[in-house]
Order: sequence, then structure tokens, then C-alpha cells
Amino acid sequence: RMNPSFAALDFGATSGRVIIGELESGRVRMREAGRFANSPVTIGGRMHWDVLSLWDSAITHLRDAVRADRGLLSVATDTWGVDYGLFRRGRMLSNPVHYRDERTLEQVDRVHARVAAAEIYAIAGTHSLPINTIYQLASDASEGAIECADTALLMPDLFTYWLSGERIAERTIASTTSLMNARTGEWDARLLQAAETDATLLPPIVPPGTSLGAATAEVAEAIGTSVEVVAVGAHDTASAVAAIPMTGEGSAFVSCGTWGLVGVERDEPVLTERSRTAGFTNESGIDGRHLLMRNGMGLWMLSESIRLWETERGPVDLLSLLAAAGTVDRRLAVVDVDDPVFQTPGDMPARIAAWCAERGLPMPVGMAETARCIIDSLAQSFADAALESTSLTGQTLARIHIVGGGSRNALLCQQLAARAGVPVFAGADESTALGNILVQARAMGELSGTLDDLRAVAARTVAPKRYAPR
Ligand code: LFR
Repeated sequence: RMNPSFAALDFGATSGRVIIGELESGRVRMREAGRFANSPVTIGGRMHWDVLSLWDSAITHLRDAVRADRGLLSVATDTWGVDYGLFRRGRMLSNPVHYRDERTLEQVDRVHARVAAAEIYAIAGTHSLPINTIYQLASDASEGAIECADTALLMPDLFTYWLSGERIAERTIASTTSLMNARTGEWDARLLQAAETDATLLPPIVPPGTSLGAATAEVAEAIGTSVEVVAVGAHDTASAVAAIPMTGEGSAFVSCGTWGLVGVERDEPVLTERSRTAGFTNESGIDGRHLLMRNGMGLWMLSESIRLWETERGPVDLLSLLAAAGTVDRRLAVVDVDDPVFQTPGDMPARIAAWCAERGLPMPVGMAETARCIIDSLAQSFADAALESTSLTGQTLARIHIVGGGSRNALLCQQLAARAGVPVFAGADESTALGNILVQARAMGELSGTLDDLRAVAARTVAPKRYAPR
């Protein structure tokens, strides 16, 4: 019979992908069936996700993939965290709001007046970022939008619903909301109340690896075949970490896309005041694992800089830019990449220069120096977070695994190894899609075993590249 294959719908903050994984002799052959831009739309001063266009692109690429690949058994979605759509009687009421929209800034204090940040941490284990669902729901409640809705579906669950007709909340994505009890993995009534949200608004939580049955007739017709729909680690970070061949104590991970998530995987959440004040958050992983990590800057500063240079002087070739950055030998400043000034869209190179000037530090001049300054600073922040996450869990850092787009950046990997003083293992760059596919394959009975067994398949699929600390 044909090799079984699985489709990952992997939606990132800047682009979406449909990736087909075919299982063959204990490894996954991955193929990108399509890639499309994820372009937020601002209307009336509010930034939205264009979910209909994302859905349409995903279905179109899935249909083309089905034509080329007859062995497709199932499909599963993963996305970024925290965002959601509001529904009433099965229909979406409005376009989901983008987490970078500033409507939640005024909600943080209002919510904290009902439940303190330290209490949220003790229950949900999440660091209080203004993007978190708890503040977004409070904003919707203050505008009367919650009253109109009977269901809120988190971003991946929204696509899962359109695919399958099933309304669920997958656990890894639920863990990004600040509304889920980190120990029990269930919604917390007190936190929901603090967001002025009725407990019935959010569907029941299901664990990653849950089969939801066949796709709807509408979807089957659109893509030209009948497939199963699976809920995997629906949070992209959980799927990315699932495919990291981590072994033993002292392993830290860096999942580097637009964001940089740096931390360790444990059997229990870490809900201490020390981890809270160190800025670490707890999120759910696969098979009941817990991810203790710092949620910070990733490639966003570099991609924002490139965006500006391209508007000013035309196309920028990333590889030549990185090569030029690698040859910079002037000592540059290390900037605090998590400073709020770098979080919003804008003239990143100018902000970096100003940040350095204000502190009497040498300013990077030109594209190569600016890129080098960003990469060195990012490597330093990853190294610090990796060391801190192992220290918070009583381990000694022995190695770092980096996955996602950042793992393709050799300069970043070298700098990370040098600054952390431990070897860095880079890859897979499409770790999120791989993790999605591995968990799907197991849910469909085509793979079996523990998370370690799935990771062995990941290691056979993409051999990590080693960078020595020099
Ligand atoms: C990474 C990610 C992070 C989350 C951020 C915003 O893609 O999922 O884990 O904090 O997006 O939702």
C-alpha cells in the first residue's frame, strides 16, 4: 500500500504553510505544498487577522496537495498563541483581533485589580504579557462583544472547527491564555471571572493527539478527498518542541521564529515567585509535559529592519547580508532585545542606534553592522535565558537545541554557542510542522510509543548540525 501521509497547516504570524509529511522507513519525508503571506489588516484603528484569506489559502494548497499525494490520511492545524475568534450559533461574529493591537494595554490593570499578577502566575503559570487572552477577553467584555457570543475558539481551534465541525479547546493552545490551571490542565473559573467571561464560552479542553473524526462534507468536497481531522500540539511552540531530539538533563531549547522561546521541558510546572520575577512562563507540551520558557524576541527585529531597508533601497539578499554581518570586526554593543521599544512595527535600525546613543554605547552604522548587532544581542538573550531556565530547575546547562527559522542562521548559532559556552545543535528549521506531523501520525496509529520515540523519528528525519563553543 501507499506510504501514509499527513498534512500540517502551520500558521505563523508572518506566513502560513501547508506541509505534507510522508512516513517512510521510520522517517518523515517533508514537502512544502504551499506558502502564503499572513498580512494583518488594520481598520478603524484596530489590527485584525485576515482569517478568511488564511483559510482560503490553506484549503487551496491542501486541494493541490491531495491531487499530488493520494496517501493523505489526516490534517492538523497549529498556530501562534493567545488569539481567538468569537462565534454565535456556529458562525464567526467578527475578525479576530491581532495580539499586537494595543486595545489590551488599558485592560492589564483592570484585570489585575480582580486577580493579582502573582495569583495568575500561581494558578496558570503564565507571565503577564498584555497580549494574553485574559486581557483580550476583558477588552471584548468591556465593549459588549462577549455578550453577543456563545463560543470563543482559539486560533488553531477555529481552523479545526471549520475543518471538522467540532468545537474543542486543545490543551497546549489553552495554556497560552492565562485562563488554564497549569497543574490540572482545565479552565480556571476564578481567572475566567477576572476576564468577565462565562465558563461556557470556552469549549472543553482536549489533550494533543485527539482524533476528531472526518472532515466536514464541505471540506471533503473542496479538497477532493475525505480525511481525518486531528488536534495536535495546536500551539506552534508545543509542536516545535515535540520534534526536538532532546536527550537528558541539561538540555535547553530555543524555538526561534518571529518570537524566540527559550526554556526547558519538565514533568511539572514551575510556579515559584523566582521563576515569575525572572520572566518565565509555563505552557503545556505533548504527553503531559510542561515547558518552562521565556517568551521574547526572535527574528522580528531583523525582519522589521529588512522591511525598512527594502522600502528605502530595494530588495535585500538575506544571505549576503548575513555574510557581511559575519565579517564585521568592530566591537558592537549588545542591546536589550526585550526592551518594549523594539516590540512594535517601525524604524528598527534607528531605534537600535538611538538605544545605543542614549547609553553612550557604540552605534552600529549601516546594514551589516546593524544586522550583526541584532544577531549578537539575540544570541546573548538566548544564552542568558537558557542558563537561567536550567538554573531555575536545578540543572546545569549542557547543550542547547535551536529550531525554527533561526536555526538556519549560522552566525546566530555560532554566537549562541560561544556566548552560552555549550554546544548548539541546530535543526529542524521546520520543527513545528514536523512535530505536528509526528503527533498526527501517532494519533492515526501509524507511529506508536512515547514522546522519546517520536523524537527518534525526528532525529532520523533531520540530523541536527553541531556548533562548538569556541
Ligand atoms: C510563537 C508564539 C509564541 C507566542 C506568540 C504570540 O509563534 O506562539 O509562543 O507567545 O507566538 O502568540
